[in-house]
Amino acid sequence: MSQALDEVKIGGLGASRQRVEDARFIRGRGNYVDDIVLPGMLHMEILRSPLAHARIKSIDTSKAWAIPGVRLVLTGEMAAQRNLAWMPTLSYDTQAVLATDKVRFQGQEVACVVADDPYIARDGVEAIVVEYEPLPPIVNPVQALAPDAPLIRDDKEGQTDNVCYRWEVGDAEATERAFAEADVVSKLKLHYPRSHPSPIECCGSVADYNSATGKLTVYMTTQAPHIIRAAVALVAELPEHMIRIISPDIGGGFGNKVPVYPGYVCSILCSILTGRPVKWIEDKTGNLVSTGFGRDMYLTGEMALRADGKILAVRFHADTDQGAFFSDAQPSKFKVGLLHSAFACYDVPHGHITAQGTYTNKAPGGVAYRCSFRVTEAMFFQERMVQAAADDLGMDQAEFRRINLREDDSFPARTPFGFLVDSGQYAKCLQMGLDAIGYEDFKREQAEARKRGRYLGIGISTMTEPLGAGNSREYDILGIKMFDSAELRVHPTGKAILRTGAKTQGQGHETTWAQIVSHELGIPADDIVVEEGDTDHAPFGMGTYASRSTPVAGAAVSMVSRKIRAKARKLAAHLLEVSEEDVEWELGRFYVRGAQSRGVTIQECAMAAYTNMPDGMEPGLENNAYYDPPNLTWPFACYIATVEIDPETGVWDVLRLVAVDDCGVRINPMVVEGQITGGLTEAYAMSNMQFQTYDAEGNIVGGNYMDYLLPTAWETPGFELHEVVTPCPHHPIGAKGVGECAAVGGPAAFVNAVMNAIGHTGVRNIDMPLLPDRVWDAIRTGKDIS
Ligand code: MCN
Ligand code: CUM
Repeated sequence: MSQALDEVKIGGLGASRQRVEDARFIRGRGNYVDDIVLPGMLHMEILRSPLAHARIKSIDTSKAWAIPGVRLVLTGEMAAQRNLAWMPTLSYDTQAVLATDKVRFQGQEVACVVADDPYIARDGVEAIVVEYEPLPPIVNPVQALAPDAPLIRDDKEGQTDNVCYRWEVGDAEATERAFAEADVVSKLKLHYPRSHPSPIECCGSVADYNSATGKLTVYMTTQAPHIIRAAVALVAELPEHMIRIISPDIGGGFGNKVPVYPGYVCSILCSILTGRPVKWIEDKTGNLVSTGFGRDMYLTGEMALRADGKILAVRFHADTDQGAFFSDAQPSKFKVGLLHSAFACYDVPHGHITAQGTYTNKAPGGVAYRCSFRVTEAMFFQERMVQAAADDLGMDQAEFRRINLREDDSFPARTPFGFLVDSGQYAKCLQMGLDAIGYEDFKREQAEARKRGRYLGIGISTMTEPLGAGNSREYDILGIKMFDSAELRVHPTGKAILRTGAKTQGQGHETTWAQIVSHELGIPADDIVVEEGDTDHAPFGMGTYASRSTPVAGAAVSMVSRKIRAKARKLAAHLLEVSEEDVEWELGRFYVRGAQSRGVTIQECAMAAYTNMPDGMEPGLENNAYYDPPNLTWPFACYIATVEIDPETGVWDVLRLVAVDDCGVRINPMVVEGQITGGLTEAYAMSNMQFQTYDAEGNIVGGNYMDYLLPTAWETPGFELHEVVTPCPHHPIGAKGVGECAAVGGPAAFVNAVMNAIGHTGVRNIDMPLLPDRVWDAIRTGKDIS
């Protein structure tokens, strides 16, 4: 008779286990960087440039030095003496730590002041006098590429224009031939506006350089502590074993906490110079004006179509506005991230993409914000293009997708841009979404309503996205291969500690990783503590972004658990006095083949590992695993929105939003639903309220939460969630990433719905966000709004 445990009861795979981290978060007992207080700690504040582009003529710090309580005033010139005025970025560019020659965007770091408390430091910042000679600012790629444009990056040897990179992929000739055979060519041009991740907690660090031991400890808000340690080792020329990066609780990352920011570097340098711990905590405006933004991409493309609706080819060009420094993380080979994942869910035979990055006098960044390296722009353009193509053919948008989506038996399939898409049930997901929203009924209702002057619309977005970089053959950052790791120690009583190279920022790893161990070993999830983010403790890993944790670190958790199980099996054989081949496994327990009642639990094996191991066996029950996935994971999603527009005002309301997500096997369904709900909320925000603009002088509009809008529960519509499960063929437990799906695929559903509602006006595109005045203008003029 089986005595196997009930997996859901012990908190294993598929259990909607309550998030263990929330017990401290909701009680206000989290431990964030700003909670760290060290003896003798000083406080640092940053002086930021008021101008977007200007030469620095002089910096007078004498008044700041004179303020009682000011301990250090650091300028670029002083940093330069330590070779630290500039630092390398994660994308093989350089970035100013503190400006020496010019300022290149409004909000750029110019100097910093260290004082006994943050208020004195702020006074010190205000007492610094900088004389600037203004230069003409550049605020978009068109200006950047003008022949007479001033050179922004005159610091870079050999740089003669404002082009940051050029990139291309696909087969231009084959694509050209396909276009020559097309019955219809559909075109679209749009801008995905600049947005900002704006996590609740801003960036910050506490640097503590111990001059007696030579060891540098830095508490910081980073999604990737090991990459930071490598970067600090390179920049500060300190050996790695003398650097400890600790990423404590993080109040949201959303990509904002991937790059290396000047503030981190300054706090380290200030700690070295003062011999005391130095804390830097960014304020909201500092975060909004200077840290990694998302998007800011101009896309122009066309699709070659056969009259029956079959896509023959696509080609498009992207102009990206990178800001003053190319500073965010990209896999080294892919300058525009994974933009070329566009159209992966459709059977498109040929394609060609060109892209060009430009420097402008705006804050640096370019890929962050809940997106696997530019996948958001890719999927938005794809889905807007698909709708435009269906409209141009006079075909129903669902039918057009049905004709072109990859079929279940077509996997694995190679996209024209080189990706290998490995699994999915696209038609099923689409149909589930259409049924849930009541597609045909809605279309009838829409036609009826139109007669009475009401504007109803329905928009679909279907997409698969590549989540979980690596494999390491193709993906690396600064040459460091993109794998990940887990280390598991089972204590004598069968309780355990698990550490990984990922770093949770709210995703719930402390809850879900324990569930994977539970699934593999039958140890109750409550008996497993999960720890991430301390480079002195955690095994080397590449951190959490690109929804890579489940695909890579999560897989490593499975693999290390299996190594533990393999050793436990030997211990079981020893305890049961049978040979290993005669030992069978059921959840939580080994038993003798043919005599199921004769068994030992995993906990008994753990105890034996320390008290009663067989002769010749190494004591202990711990191990680690480094996992290099064979491919990315390919979750699929279908989002369908219905809206009603008020033609008098352009205000639009979401009637319903149906989401069907296939992220493979779900470790914790409740956590997954939380991820999708959060992503859809951000998608909704991007589509209708959220963007960062700059005026002609390069002044940022949106440096505060009066101008940069975040959605609250009040304006966010409800979402109806559904699921399909197609296990990932290569992941040890069949899971795919999910953290970004809804933010990536969601915006197009809302925008397509609004465009569908005003389809009769002839308007092809309104650029996001679809603010009421833009929608109203479009209805009134019948013209595209950019
Ligand atoms: N999960 C699951 N079953 C699956 C897939 C995932 O139960 N099949 C769970 C995972 O165990 C994890 C969560 O869902 O707890 C997200 O997993 P995954 O998709 O692997 O994504 P990551 O953990 O790598 O998180 C990164 C992703 C990104 S890149 C951004 S940006 C983002 C996002 O997560 N930032 C977030 N979601 C966020 N959620 C919060 N609360 N805060 C952020 O900063
Ligand atoms: Cu690019 S936002 Mo997330 O990958 O941290």
